[in-house]
Amino acid sequence: MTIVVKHTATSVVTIERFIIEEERNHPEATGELSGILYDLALAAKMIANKVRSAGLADILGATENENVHGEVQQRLDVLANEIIIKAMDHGGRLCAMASEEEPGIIQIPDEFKCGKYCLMFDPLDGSSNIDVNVPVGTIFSVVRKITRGRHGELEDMLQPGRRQVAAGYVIYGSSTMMVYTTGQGVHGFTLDPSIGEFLLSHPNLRIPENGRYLSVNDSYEQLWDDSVKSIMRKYKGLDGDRRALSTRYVGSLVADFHRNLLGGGIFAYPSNKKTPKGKLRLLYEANPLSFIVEQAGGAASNGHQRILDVEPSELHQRTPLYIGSRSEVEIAQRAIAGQPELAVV
Ligand code: P6P
Repeated sequence: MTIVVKHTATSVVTIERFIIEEERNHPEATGELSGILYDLALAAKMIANKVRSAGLADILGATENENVHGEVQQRLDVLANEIIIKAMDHGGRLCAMASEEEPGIIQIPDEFKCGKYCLMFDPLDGSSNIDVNVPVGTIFSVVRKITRGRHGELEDMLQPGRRQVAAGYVIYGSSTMMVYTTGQGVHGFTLDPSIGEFLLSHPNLRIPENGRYLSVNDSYEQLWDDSVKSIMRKYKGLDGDRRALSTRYVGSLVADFHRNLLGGGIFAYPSNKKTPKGKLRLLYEANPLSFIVEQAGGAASNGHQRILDVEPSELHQRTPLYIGSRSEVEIAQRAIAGQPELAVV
């Protein structure tokens, strides 16, 4: 009897091997960006381990502390933040970091070499969902240092999203996945816990143009302005001129974004009377996810312009966000800013 072993094209490609092979496409590459991605994958495995066992070890629940935004820090937030900082601060590839959980930029300790990249991250987004077992995620963005001198400065972080050199997220869900781009398409890796490796499972991800999902928190409807209300009516097919999108919303950005990346549609967190500048952060939430969605053939806007063209002015700056299939995002941009097309550089 002949046993046929079928190796799918993606079954044995680890993230490490994929990163090395991608690096070979860039003869000028020094390997520093690859090193950052390796270290982030390691940090993701460590965080996944903590998230998986959170219900067992007594680390669920909130601390007595608040973060820079006045949000009560969940214990896993604090742990994930520390894991990433400790995994990234000594590799010699970064000149500074910034985290949602830290008020200012995080300098590289003097005993370690500084590199040419800056890392911005949300260590555990959606953490208020941890205790109820809803998927949470880590989001990261990498830019090149543009200031002189050894250490990174705030100016290095305040670059428009189109200057990112890498961006990605990790979703701690029914499985743990790391999805990233370096501008060469979007690739997803699923953690095989039995061997502790991220394996290539979703090469060259593309967002479906004819999307299925609308992800928005309807409870703010009374706080939206009329243009936002008209957009949501259209997405729900209430004007009779298009099919209705299915509403799916778990209130965890990475989980909502990931579903829409695979299934197509739109995630919207509009500005409202309570959050006139939007709720989501530009530098380490909207920018990285916008880089990913554009690399996957989608679009992202604040309602007036392409997210990746927004010029940041503050580290924890917030933004309205419409992100997903290009045609759906253009509906929002047309209704709010009267601009039918989304400029893409
Ligand atoms: P709301 C979680 O707190 C978060 O920052 C994102 O993960 C999520 O998309 C959003 O806030 C949910 O906000 O106002 O709908 O609860």
